[in-house]
Amino acid sequence: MEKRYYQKEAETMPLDSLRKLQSEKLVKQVKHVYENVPYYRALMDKKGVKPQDIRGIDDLYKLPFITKSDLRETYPYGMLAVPLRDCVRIQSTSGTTGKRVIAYYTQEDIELWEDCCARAIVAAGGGKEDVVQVCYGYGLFTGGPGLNGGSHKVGSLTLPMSSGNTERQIQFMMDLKSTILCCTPSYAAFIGESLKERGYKPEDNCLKAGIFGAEPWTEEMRRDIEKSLGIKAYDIYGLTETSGPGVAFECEEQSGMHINEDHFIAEIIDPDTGEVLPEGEKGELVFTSLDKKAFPLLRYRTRDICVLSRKPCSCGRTFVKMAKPMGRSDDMLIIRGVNVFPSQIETVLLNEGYTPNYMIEVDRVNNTDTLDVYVELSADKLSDTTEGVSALEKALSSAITTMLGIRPAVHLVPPKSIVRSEGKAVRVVDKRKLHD
Ligand code: DLL
Repeated sequence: MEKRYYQKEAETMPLDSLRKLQSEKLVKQVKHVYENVPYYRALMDKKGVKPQDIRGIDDLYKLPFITKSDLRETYPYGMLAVPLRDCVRIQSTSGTTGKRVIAYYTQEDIELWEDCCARAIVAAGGGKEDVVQVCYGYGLFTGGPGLNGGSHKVGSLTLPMSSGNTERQIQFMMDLKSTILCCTPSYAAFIGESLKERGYKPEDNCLKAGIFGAEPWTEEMRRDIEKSLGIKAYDIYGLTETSGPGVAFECEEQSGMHINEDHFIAEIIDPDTGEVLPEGEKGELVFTSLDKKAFPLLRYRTRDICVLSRKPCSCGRTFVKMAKPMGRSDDMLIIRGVNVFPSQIETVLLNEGYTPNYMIEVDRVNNTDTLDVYVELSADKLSDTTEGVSALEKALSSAITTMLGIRPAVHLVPPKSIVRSEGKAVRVVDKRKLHD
C-alpha cells in the first residue's frame, strides 16, 4: 500500500534526531514557561529546579507535574505564557464538575494543532479528493474545530456538520458523497444503526474511513462500526489541555495511535507514586507540550491509563504508539473492591452479539455494591419467550462475570430504549455518590 504522510520528514524522523529535537525544544520551552508563568515558576522553585537544570529530555523527570487541579486553581488566565493580545482563540473542556479548563491559543498554536489533525486525516487515507464530514461538536469543544482545521489543511472538502440532527447528517452524507466521517465512536455506531433502519446497506454510502475518538472504545466496537458503515475505522486521541484532537492518531496498521512526538513528549507514570515506568508498562499518560506558546503545559497528568510501544511500525512512522486508553483513572469503578472499566463490559457485550447500546448502574444496598447492566435486546432475539430472555440474561451475566470477577444483574431491555449519544456517551450511573 502507498505510504500516506502529511509531513513525511517529521513523521518518519530517525529516533536519534527526534530525541535531539525534543531535547532542544524542551530546554527552550522550560525557559519560556519559567519566565512567563509565575504559578509554574513557584512550582519549580518549590521543587528546587531551575531552567538551567533541564539540558535535555533525560532531565524531564526533574520537573514537577501539572494536574487538573492546578488548572482549576489558575482559572482563567493563570497559565497564560504570552500576552493575552497574542491569543486568537480559546477552547474549553466538556467537564461537568468544577470549573472548566480553558485552553488558549496563539495563531501559531492553532496552525500546529491543525497540522496534527491533518496528519490524522492523511493517515486515514484523506486527500484533496475527499469529502470530510465533521460531526464532532463545534464550539468550545475541540473536536469540531480541530478536525475542521485539519481537513482544510489537507485540502479536502469539509462539511462542518457539528453533532446531532442525524437525519440531516445522513442526507448530506448521501447527497454530497462523504468519504470520511469524523465523530465519536458512539455517534458513528448510531449513524450506522440509523442508516440500516432507513434501508441502506453498508455499500450504499461512499464512506471509506472514519476518524473516531474523544471517548474510550473497544476493538469490538471498531469491528462493529467498520461492518455497519463499510469503512476502516481509525482512532484519534487528544485533550483540550494539549490543544485537542490530534495528539495521537492511527495509521493504516490500526494497532495503536502514533503520538506526534515532534510536538509532545509522552511519559507513562505510576499514578500512585509518580514514578516513570518503562516502555510497555501500563500507567497514567503524561504529556509535555514542546511547541505550544500560549498554554504550554509541562508534564501534564492526563489521568488516562494506557501503554506505550516503540515496536517499529510498518507505516514507517517512528513516533511511539499508545494503545487505546482504557479510560480515565477517575472513570474506573471500584465495585466490591474490584476495579472495573466500562470498556471491559463493552467488550463482552459486543463479543456476545449485542449492540453497543448499554447502561451501567452501580449502587450500594445494605452496604454492598450492586452492579446492573442494561442492554438492548437485538431485533433477532426479540421474539423469544420470557424464559428465553431470562436464559440470555443469565448467559450474559456469566460472560461478564468471567471478565470482571464479579457478577452483575443483566437486564435485557427493548430495542431503542437506551438513549443514543451524539457526542461523548454517558454509560455509567453511579448512584453511590448520591448516598455519600
Ligand atoms: O475529547 C479531544 C478530542 C476530540 C479527541 C475529538 C479526539 C477526537 P476533551 O473533551 O478535553 O478533549 O477530553 C479529553 O477524552 O483525556 C480521554 O480521557 C478521552 N479521549 C479522547 N480521545 C480518546 C480516545 C477531547 N481516542 C479526554 N480514546 C481524554 C479514549 C479518549 N479516550
